[in-house]
Amino acid sequence: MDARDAEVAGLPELSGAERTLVMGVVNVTPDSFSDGGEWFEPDTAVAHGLELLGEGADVLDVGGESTRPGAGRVPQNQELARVLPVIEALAERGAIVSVDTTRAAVAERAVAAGARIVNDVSGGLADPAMARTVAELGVPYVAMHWRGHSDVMDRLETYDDVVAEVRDELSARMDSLVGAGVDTAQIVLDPGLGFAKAGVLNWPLLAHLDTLGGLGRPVLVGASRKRFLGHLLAGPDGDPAPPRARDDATAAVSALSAAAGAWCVRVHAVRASADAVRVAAAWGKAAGDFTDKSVDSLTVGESRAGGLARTWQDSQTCDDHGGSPR
Ligand code: PMM
Repeated sequence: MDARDAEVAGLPELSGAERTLVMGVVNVTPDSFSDGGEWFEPDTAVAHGLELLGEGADVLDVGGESTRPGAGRVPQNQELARVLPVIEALAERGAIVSVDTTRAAVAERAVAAGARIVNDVSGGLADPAMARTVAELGVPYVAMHWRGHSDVMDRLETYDDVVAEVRDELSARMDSLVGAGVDTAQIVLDPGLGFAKAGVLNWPLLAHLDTLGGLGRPVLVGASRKRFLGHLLAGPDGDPAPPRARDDATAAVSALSAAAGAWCVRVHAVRASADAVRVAAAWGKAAGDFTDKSVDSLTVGESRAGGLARTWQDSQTCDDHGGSPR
């Protein structure tokens, strides 16, 4: 799996990015676990979306139904009333918007309002009409690994081999979507971190992103502020770190996901992850350049010495001209 090789139909503006994309979260909900209520009014949600664009978001993900563990469903008309004005306003201002919904009718209305991507945490399982709708809409579709709604998902986290089972269940989802007429090039896959997955189950999924990539589609990673990071960063009393204290760890996951070739990371705090994916891209490019040069004409030892000398010299030149060390 490599972000640079992944093409997702319908997003020409993003296809030349040569780095992992950053999706900024705009939750128009009163109760999301990490930012519930903060951007609940349409105007504040739009302002927040614009702020995330300024911080480097490539895509804004607008959702009107919390998927917090234990959360109940929001009626469809309420979900529509939350997301449509925000999507419309952000799309009008030129943002590439995705709609975070499990409902086909919401996906359809959201795309009519300007959304360009459908992000479905149920991968089409929650609404039997979703696959057909996405096939007709022809937009990119994020199919996340999911085993049940938020009120029951914590009871569905039994796995013998979490990596193999998530891969196989997503593979079955892909077959079903394609069978319903969805073009493979529309599909992005997502391991569904934290969804029917207790803390430690999330790490093997991250460490084996290449296994999901083996299904031949780009991968989106949504680790931002999730419980498994809170547990990782627990204080001496054993209490999990609160959601906002998980942002630095989220950025670290973004860097490592980008290095592993993820297509996109979905995050609440955009700036640090936007920097992280750029670091990973520069690092990966330099590694590729180095390999090419060493194969072309130099022995490995000569190439490494040449590379270091060049880096040192470049930094001197930069200082000489009073330029930024960046
Ligand atoms: N996680 C949440 C919501 N939507 N979408 C995708 N594709 N992947 C995710 O991991 C994901 C998602 C839950 O987080 P939030 O409540 O903070 O938005």
